[in-house]
Amino acid sequence: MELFGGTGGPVRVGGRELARAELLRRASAVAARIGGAGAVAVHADASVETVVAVAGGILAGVPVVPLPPDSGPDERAHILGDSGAELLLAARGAVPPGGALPGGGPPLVPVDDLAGGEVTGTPAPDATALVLYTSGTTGAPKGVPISRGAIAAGLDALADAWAWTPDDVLVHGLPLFHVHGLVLGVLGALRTGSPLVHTGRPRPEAYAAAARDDGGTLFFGVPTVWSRTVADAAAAEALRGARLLVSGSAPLPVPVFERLESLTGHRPVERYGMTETLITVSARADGERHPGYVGTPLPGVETRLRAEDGTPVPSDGETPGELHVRAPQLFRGYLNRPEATAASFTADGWFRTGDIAAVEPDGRHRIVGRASTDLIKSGGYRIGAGEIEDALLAHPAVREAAVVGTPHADLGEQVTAYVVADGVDERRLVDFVAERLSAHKRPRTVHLVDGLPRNAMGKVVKTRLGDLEA
Ligand code: MLC
Ligand code: AMP
Repeated sequence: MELFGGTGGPVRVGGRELARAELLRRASAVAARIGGAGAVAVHADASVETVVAVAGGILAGVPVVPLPPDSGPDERAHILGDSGAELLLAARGAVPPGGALPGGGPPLVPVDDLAGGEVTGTPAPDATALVLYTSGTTGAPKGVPISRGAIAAGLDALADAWAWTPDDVLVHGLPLFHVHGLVLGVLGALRTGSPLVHTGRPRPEAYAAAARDDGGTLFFGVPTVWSRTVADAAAAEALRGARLLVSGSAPLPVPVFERLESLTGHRPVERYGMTETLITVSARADGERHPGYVGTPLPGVETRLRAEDGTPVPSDGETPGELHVRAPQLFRGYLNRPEATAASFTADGWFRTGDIAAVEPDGRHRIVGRASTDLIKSGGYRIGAGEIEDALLAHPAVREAAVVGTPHADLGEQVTAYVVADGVDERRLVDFVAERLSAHKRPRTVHLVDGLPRNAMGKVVKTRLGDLEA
């Protein structure tokens, strides 16, 4: 099945633009170079080369593994090793000539140097298009294979909900290695045919410029982007001419929703999703948008609420339960992780999101929180407490570490670490994590403490960590 066709608007990333025909020509050259590989990694910086490389993988039917461009050696080694990526595609000069890893890593293929090549045949709908790495509560991130069929179903459902057509001009500046920026923000534009303006970083003044100069109609942001936008009234007012402002990846605070409406005249469309499920619930362009609610299930999506003991929870708008979903845009299981896969599906085939929700009698969903405190959402990034604890413990001076998410006005939550260590300062520990993993995973605050609160079993009681600061 085709994910995108030969017609559609141009793609611009950070000021460089490719017409659709040029994009397809360059993507075909990538496809010809990588055809037959088991999987390829892409150094997923904000560049047209990332778009060309991902499109090339999709044309070739080779699973694409986006590598966060700021990821450190530990994270890169895990993603490259676990996924079995055979090549690393990157813009020329973006990765040091020595390769992605201290030991070299997979052979580097500069995307800019490829030319020529025909693509024949169309991969099947169940072929894997992308393998995205996402954090769990413990351990290293897990690979989530996403099929072509899942992407097509997910994007078509969104096009229906948002009345998204080639007449839209999509604007965003989100990272190109997660569902939001890559699947919705790049493949969504390629599939619907709308032109894409990627602003490099999701800065309010860049969104305002794209509204004024490029006729942007459809704007994507995580809540941090929207809270920064409402703090810059001139930038927000420039979005008045837009058609739809969309927020997702984390809860949009009600005051930000209200301020956006007063400054832009738009009630934002909120939508809810996960790496494993793509977007499953959304407000509609032709429907009402309520602050604090993420909308109703997309066409083709079923949801249900379950109590901890598995019994059904009523849709009374108040009783919280774990949200389960069933939909054609779901993944089928984690890469190389059968036990994690088994634990995330119920016996009757529903995916357990781990999110706690309440559903109104009219079907509107409200995300109340998460079942586990060990998954942190900071600036829309999903960060596992266990991965950060492991990184801190790898520092020779660290004896114990516990990581939690704490409220942060700009990021929603921030990564906060409590560490027992000898002879190392907070700054050094922050940098240690930023260098080994990704900069966005670094703790924003490190508290050096004498000991961690533990229960009779010796397990850290994370709810009592806050007491240590007093
Ligand atoms: C700071 N920096 C450091 C550092 N301290 N670098 C190394 N070591 C240190 N100790 C640098 C960083 O490299 C970066 O540099 C800069 O500081 C800021 O880093 P940041 O942590 O990214 O902060 P900020 O710019 O404030 O980011 C806010 C943000 C970002 C909103 C722009 O969090 C973001 O892009 N979020 C989007 C996440 C997302 O797309 N999630 C979707 C998941 S999919 P420099 O040079 O780069 O500025 C999903 C499904 C769904 O959830 O439903 O959508
Ligand atoms: P990720 O796998 O990075 O896509 O993160 C998925 C998680 O982000 C979900 O399990 C939710 O906890 C959270 N999330 C996504 N969208 C929303 C939203 N609109 N409101 C609240 N939480 C959200």
